[in-house]
Amino acid sequence: MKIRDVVLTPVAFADAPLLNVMGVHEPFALRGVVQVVCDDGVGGLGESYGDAAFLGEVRKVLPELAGHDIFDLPGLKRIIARALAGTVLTDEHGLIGGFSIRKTIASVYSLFEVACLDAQGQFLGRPVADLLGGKARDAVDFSAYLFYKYGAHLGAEEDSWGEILTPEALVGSAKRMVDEYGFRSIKLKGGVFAPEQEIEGVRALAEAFPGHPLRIDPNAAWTPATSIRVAAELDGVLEYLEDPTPGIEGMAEVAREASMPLATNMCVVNFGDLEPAFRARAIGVLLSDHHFWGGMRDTQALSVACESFGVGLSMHSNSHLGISLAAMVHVAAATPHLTYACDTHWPWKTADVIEPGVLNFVDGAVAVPDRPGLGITLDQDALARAHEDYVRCGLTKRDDVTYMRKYTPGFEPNTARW
Ligand code: GKR
Ligand code: MG
Repeated sequence: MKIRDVVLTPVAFADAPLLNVMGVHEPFALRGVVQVVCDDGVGGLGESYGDAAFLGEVRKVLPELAGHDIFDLPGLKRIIARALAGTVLTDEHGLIGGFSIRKTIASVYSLFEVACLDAQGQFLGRPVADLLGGKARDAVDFSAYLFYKYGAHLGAEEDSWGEILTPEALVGSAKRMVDEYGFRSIKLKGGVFAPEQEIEGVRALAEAFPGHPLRIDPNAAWTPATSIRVAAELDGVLEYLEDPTPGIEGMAEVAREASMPLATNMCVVNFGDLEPAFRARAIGVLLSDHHFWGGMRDTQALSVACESFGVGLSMHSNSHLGISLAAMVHVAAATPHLTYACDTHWPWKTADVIEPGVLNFVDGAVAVPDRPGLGITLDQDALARAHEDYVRCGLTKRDDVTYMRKYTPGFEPNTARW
């Protein structure tokens, strides 16, 4: 089955003023959506980053794809590697670690791999999870992703979540998430306030939600010494401690003292990072992410490597829409070793580009769609609206730092600040 055409649509969707180590989320998050079009009504969808640099690389690939067989994924990777010609994509936020040619190819390839697997599934009449070897589970668990946040974007009205800056407000937002979605695991995005304040937040969550696995992720806001102290204070409270400090060496130093496993989506971000991280015993859990780990099949390969070295597997998320959620669900379902509840930013968005009704959270989990491919349908009107938002918002990259400086002049990212 040959590709006839590929359409790339940059989109934007309204996002909440969520706080993190780099600052605050802007009013819109950007994504790129691709539609792979084949003959006989067969087609596939992919979703990934929407910043101009990434889209620029994707555009280099588009003219090379007509006539390519959707079942030839090694050939797809060769086309992409050739078209990118050694470019290294960078981002300013650094929230998904360092940059390399390999990671750049992996990220661009992933977008098209997902779309080709969706198209393969449409063609064969089988869900993507089946093409990945079959479901190890019928539904995929996700965690509640809590953020400290401002009540409103600058000059805008307060959103329905309101301001979340205190332990009481954190617990309130967790209650809403748990009531609406049934999440068990709860993750707090930290790196916003001094560790003592964030420890207080975690303790309040532990008290309000006994038995719920808890995680905190300050995106490397702490020094190794601070991380060791926080780990001691939260002994017995955390399921895992995510990216307390920068780098494999720093993480290894903390891991030697901490009672709970350390997790990362920042210091181990491509296959070349595995050997030094495993050798140093820096992490106990790796957060996979098909968007930059080279797609769904490489995520499964990553899982085998982690399992072989006794490292658990979870899943990282960035602000995303339904096509990505569907891909996350299929790959997580088909990856037996991915036993930790996955991250998702899903509750923070208010619109999507797919028709509703397929990806529902029940008891914190999303059932694997049993329809062909990813099992979702693009809503062309919603896609057009999201594209209009993209044009209107004028954003071309994610820049939480500059936006934060509008709230707090002189703000500098909190990386290794405490
Ligand atoms: O959405 O602000 C955010 C997160 O901080 C995100 O960008 C991170 O990449 O969720 C991510 C993480 O676990 O580090
Ligand atoms: Mg993280």
